[in-house]
Amino acid sequence: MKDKDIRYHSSHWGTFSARNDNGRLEITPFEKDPDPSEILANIPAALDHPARLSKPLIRRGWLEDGPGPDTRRGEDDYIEMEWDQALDLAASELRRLGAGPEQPAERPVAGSRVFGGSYGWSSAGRFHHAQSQVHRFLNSTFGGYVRSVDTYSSAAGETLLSLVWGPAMKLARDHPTWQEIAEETELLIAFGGLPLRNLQTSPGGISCHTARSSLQAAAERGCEFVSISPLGDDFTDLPNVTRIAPRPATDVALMLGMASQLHASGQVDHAYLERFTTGYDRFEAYLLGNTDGVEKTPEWAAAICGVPAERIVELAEQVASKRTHIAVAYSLQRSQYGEEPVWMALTLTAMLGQYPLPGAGFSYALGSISSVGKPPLAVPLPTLPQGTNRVDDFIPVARIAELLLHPGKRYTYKGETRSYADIRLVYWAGGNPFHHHQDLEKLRRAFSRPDTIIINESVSTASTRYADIIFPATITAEREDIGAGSNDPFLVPMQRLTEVRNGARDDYDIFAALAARLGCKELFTEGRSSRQWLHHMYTRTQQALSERNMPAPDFDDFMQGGILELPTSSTPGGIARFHQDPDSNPLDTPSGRIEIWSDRVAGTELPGHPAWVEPDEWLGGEQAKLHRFQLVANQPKGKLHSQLDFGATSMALKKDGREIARLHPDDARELGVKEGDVIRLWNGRGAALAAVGISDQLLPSVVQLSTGAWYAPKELEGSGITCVNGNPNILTSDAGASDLSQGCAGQLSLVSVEKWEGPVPEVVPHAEMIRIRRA
Ligand SMILES: Nc1nc2c(c(=O)[nH]1)N[C@H]1C(S)=C(S)[C@@H](COP(=O)(O)OP(=O)(O)OC[C@H]3O[C@@H](n4cnc5c(=O)[nH]c(N)nc54)[C@H](O)[C@@H]3O)O[C@H]1N2
Ligand SMILES: Nc1nc2c(c(=O)[nH]1)N[C@H]1C(S)=C(S)[C@@H](COP(=O)(O)OP(=O)(O)OC[C@H]3O[C@@H](n4cnc5c(=O)[nH]c(N)nc54)[C@H](O)[C@@H]3O)O[C@H]1N2
Ligand SMILES: [Mo]
Repeated sequence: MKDKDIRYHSSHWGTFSARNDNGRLEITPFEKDPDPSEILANIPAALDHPARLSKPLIRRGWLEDGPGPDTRRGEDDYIEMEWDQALDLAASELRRLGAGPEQPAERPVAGSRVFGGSYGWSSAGRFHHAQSQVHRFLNSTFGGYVRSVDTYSSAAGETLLSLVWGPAMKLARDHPTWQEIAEETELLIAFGGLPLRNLQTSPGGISCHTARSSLQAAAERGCEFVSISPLGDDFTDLPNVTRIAPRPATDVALMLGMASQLHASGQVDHAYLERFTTGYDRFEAYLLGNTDGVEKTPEWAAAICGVPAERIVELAEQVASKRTHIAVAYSLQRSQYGEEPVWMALTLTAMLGQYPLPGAGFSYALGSISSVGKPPLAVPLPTLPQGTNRVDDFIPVARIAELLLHPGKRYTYKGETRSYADIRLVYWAGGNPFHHHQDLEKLRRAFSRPDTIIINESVSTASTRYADIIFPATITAEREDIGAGSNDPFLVPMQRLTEVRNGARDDYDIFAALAARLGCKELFTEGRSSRQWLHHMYTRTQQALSERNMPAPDFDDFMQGGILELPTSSTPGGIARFHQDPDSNPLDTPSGRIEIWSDRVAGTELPGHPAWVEPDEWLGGEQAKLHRFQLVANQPKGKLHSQLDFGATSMALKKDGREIARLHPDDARELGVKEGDVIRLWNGRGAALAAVGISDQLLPSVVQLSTGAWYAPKELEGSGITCVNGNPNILTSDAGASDLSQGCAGQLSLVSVEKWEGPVPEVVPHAEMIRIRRA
């Protein structure tokens, strides 16, 4: 490759072109992107950062003593090995566990003892998407694997909405679009705010960041905004923004108070409820206190959420008098009983009766992720077929620690009783469980249980430290691919930006080499090279484009050329058609209507209608007497999750390499800490150190520590197991949101905070997460 060539590329936080200046990448955002992401500046560091993995690594205890449960995972050192030798070792272990071409015709296949759920965002790029690759590999070699369902992002909300509204992710297309918001909405009330920080990213890629300009256009037209969040800066600065900060986890009470006011002032749209919903009467009985003796008045709500009753009344009057869009962020449901605020927001929308109007209505995740609020594409995107998984078994994604710790244990999911499989092999590619999971000390115990854990990774993340075999994977800059994201109207030829710097290999090549050793190469590769796969995958999009008489270059021209525009669809979605004629176009719910009462939900630990269900860890509860701060573990501003935590944008937001936790000035004063001091956050699950940031944007008694610092647990005197880098997941609870969804509830926990006195332990640098003994 010639230096100084301009190449195109894609990431989950933006499309860009790059110039390779003698091994240094100069990145320029896509010229059509009006508001490029600062996270792009993290990328150049990835090329030759010392945390990059170069040779396969084998954990010493596994090598010396063979496979089996082992509590040394996390503490052991690693031995570098040549590729062939490491692949041989891994293949013989996979064979021992039953991999091979002859899977039994009758179930169970060998894969029923393999966890291949392998959750994680991987990288942009439709072919080298690591999670798709590992799934295809396990289907080809083990006949399948125990998979995971739902996402860390949205399980509670998605599960609930699937019962009372319809398939949530599909209905995303029916959300009022950003364009409608810019043109029609009079009042946008955003539960969880609408942080532009989060709208930097979108799974698979995002070519144009348009949220800021849409909000500005709406504001210029006179649209008003209400941001409801414990953090004032969860909404960008615009002239007409009101900020309301309820106690975390109490939004349902606030919404019930508003609903009560709508009822009392005769502003409930009974005609809408009659035609489009079922079960309102049962909810109303609860609202009025007929079922439990407690009327959910604004005063009742104020006592729970901390927002004055007059303010709640005012808000109710405001939503009733304007064309209102109610947006709920994912964050509200990533919490115990997180189903409730989502259901209640939908119910409030229905009570207002404006749902059919352009710019009004309900949206889920508009402020969370950039693929929402955009029209869907009219052509299919290239996809890698994953093969057939002949194992029926799955876990709700956030039950990974329970699965590994408790084979055979019973649990409920969507009203059904299930039990955990007995897992002997875990294969992870493209995810970072020791970033994303809750209660990381419990996860550490869980990871001691399988016989063997294999991880493909580009960098030595905390998760690699719990693996027995680590295969070093390339980064996207080192390979070619096709970039495309959901609802993103551009197809990006991801051109190779640099040579592979070290010994890393593409996930595809790693899996192909293992499949060959297992006698399954043809099944896995279908005889195609990476480039041939890309060509194959591109064909279906190309054909769809040419059928619409759109530019549809040949594969080689596409890969060498520029970014290709894709058509979007203007066909009305399911919600719009439902509102046109609910009898002919029912929703995909048991009643065909929006369900304000659901028999399916009533069969779980949750009530059959939206309700205030007191969580264990909130500021008004018993446990707050023990741990008086509410930890908000939200998404990081300077990176995507834990990815490229060592990059320039991410590092600039730390203090001496340590993550910053923000406190309200009153709390800082009371704790006797100033900006830059180190604090210890702790509860019964563990402790973390963080640097102090002080901000009046926080509600008092809230401490905000975003996710993403690489987990570095150390036994510290007087503190116990403590993450010195500031990963909040040592503090969060592994309990599912409810027995309906079993979703991730990592957003909110109770913690104590104190000044760290005495010598401050050094952070663990990214390159020192694992100890490698070089041959
Ligand atoms: N407390 C708390 N916890 C949370 C959340 C929260 O709000 N609070 N949020 C949750 C949410 S919504 C999510 S989505 C998860 C995110 O959790 P993850 O998706 O697991 O986080 P990432 O850091 O994106 O991990 C992706 C990993 O893939 C690796 N990778 C990238 N490209 C490649 C490749 O080509 N090949 C291979 N083999 N590996 C590659 C990266 O180096 C990185 O380590 O976290 C969840 N955890
Ligand atoms: N820069 C960046 N952007 C990202 C990501 C990233 O890692 N980095 N991750 C992406 C992913 S995978 C996902 S799933 C989305 C997640 O999207 P969200 O879940 O919506 O994002 P969070 O930042 O976790 O939370 C948003 C805000 O909700 C507020 N909040 C927390 N609890 C409550 C509550 O009980 N009530 C109210 N009213 N507000 C509350 C917090 O102040 C928080 O800042 O973000 C995406 N965007
Ligand atoms: Mo997510």
